[in-house]
Amino acid sequence: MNQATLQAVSRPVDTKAIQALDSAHFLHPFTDFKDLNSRGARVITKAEDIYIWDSEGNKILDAMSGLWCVNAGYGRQEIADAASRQMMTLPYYNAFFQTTNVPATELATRLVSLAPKVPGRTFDHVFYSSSGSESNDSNVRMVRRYWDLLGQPQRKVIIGRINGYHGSTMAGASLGGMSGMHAQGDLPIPNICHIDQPYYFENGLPGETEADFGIRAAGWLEEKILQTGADKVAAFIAEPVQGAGGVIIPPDTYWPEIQRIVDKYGILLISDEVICAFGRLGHWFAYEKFGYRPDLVTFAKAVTSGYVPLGGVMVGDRVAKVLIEQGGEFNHGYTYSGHPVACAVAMANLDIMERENLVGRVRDDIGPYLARGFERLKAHPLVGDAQTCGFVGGLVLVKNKETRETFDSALGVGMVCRGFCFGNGLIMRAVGDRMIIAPPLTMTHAQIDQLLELIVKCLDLTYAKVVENGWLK
Ligand code: PXG
Repeated sequence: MNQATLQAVSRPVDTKAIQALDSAHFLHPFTDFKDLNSRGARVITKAEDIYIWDSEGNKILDAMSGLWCVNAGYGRQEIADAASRQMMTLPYYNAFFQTTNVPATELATRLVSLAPKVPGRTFDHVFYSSSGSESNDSNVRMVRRYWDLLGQPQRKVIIGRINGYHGSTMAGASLGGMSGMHAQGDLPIPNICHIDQPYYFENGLPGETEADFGIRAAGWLEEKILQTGADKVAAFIAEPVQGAGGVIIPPDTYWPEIQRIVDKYGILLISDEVICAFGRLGHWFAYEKFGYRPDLVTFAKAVTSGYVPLGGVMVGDRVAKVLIEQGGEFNHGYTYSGHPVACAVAMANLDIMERENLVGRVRDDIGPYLARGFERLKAHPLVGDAQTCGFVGGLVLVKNKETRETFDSALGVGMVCRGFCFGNGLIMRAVGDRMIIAPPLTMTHAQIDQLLELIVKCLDLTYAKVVENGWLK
């Protein structure tokens, strides 16, 4: 961003005044309102490259890419220009009544061309929404419509996973397996059930190899299908790598076995790639990395690098053929399906990703570089395990490395570590005692070194606190 623009948008902020208005009027997502009001929100005022700044002038390395979305990094003038141009050409028009717009059509064509062709699966169609949650609602609608049209309306059950995350709408939260969300919303909605997650560190049996565990964990799907009645199961939905659940990377054996099972029973496979697509795992779409063949692929977030909201579903030919050839009107869609500005922004974002080879460099350069750094973190006395996949990483804080004994969750060791990160210029998230990162895909080696140094510093501070509090006893 040029200096004049930067100064124009980053005017001085009265932190206390904004915090007071924020407490008075803004109910934040996933937030204990009372608790936030008692301390006041940190006011984020500007961003550039991989850094954000708060209103007190603190510069922070954003190792979460906002919320898993700013893959191309902050401050991209050409994305802003694309939005501005499109707003002055056609800021909005709907796609409901037999009209379309150029960016939506061009983007659909481009996404289709980026979706890897795997034997038996092609993606020729895109259905648009404005978020990951809405996209998964669309998945539920499409899956049910598909089976209705095939004369199997009893196939209604969609199987998700415990600790999976698929959004926060009624259907999204139901597909996900977050018990806290279910408890507050009288969820899941009917005909959705869950199997356990493929988390080797926690659920692997003594002496069991990771490969064997992957097969066993996939087997839980077959058990659930048989328990439910194979003729009642419509689809299985899962994230390639669980993101919000704490960067849970499945064993290599897991996905091929899942594929074998869904094929055996003819059920649809939904790959929720809201976090994993667009280079995060070193591929445009993550199903290619793990070698499976989904029927539907959810996307959002990094399709625009988060600059404006956009989401959607890549609809594979198996489903698209039925919806198109036998469907009649599909009674589902959103005001903003195919929003021209969002789609123009996505096109500019994909231009950057292609020109700078962000996907390839995650796969061949910065992904392996980060992996080597995480390998070194395993030597830290607090770290029970540290793993990356492409450009996501997760490490587990443990009480005893040898026995893998974890801390009492009530101690909140992960939150202590997160606090030290915040205080030392680093955004790293805590999911329980799993510390996770998903940095922008633009990072240089020097920036990754800086990130790793900050992580070590914050782990050291956490360790000192843990010792001081006597939590290792
Ligand atoms: N699917 C997946 C896999 C996601 O990660 C959604 C769907 C929902 O997307 P929207 O755009 O409706 O938020 C997500 C979103 C976290 C966190 O705590 C993760 C998400 C959202 C909010 C918080 O890591 N992922």
